[in-house]
Amino acid sequence: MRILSKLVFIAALIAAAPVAFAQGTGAGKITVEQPWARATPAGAMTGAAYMTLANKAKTADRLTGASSDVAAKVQIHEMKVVNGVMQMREVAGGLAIPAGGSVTLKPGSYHVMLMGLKKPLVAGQSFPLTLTFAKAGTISVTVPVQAMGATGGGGMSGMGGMQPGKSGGMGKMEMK
Ligand SMILES: [Cu+2]
Repeated sequence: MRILSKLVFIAALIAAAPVAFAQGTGAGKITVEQPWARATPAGAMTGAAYMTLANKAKTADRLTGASSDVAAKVQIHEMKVVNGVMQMREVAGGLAIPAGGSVTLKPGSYHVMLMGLKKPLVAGQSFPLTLTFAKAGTISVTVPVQAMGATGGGGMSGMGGMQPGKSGGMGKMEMK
């Protein structure tokens, strides 16, 4: 009788497993909250996506990469003012997300950089984005596009002006 009830328990676990992992291998450990992107002007080659990444695991994790149908290449970037010049560069080794903590990607700071846009990001539409984490695996989310002036509840405006020569009052920007 004891053996039988153990078997039933194991069978129940196996049956439940596909449901628990249905949203990507990282679902449950990392949550992607309020993803959004800013609409891009016609002809823009780059865009950016923002979100809050919360880590519910007991160990730190890293966002190491991303991919999307809408862009040829996707990188994890940070923006920093270096010697009075706004620079953005790829986050070396991935973006750390502390155990039990969260990191917010927002304009003027960390962002998911969409490079080689295949078409403009239009307000009201959305696109798929798959995030890859060092430990949690992959998580796919749908990113809604907000109007061009949107700031997503804080931070600097002006991320839309990333093309060289169109800095829109943000000063000179370099890409490394
Ligand atoms: Cu960038």
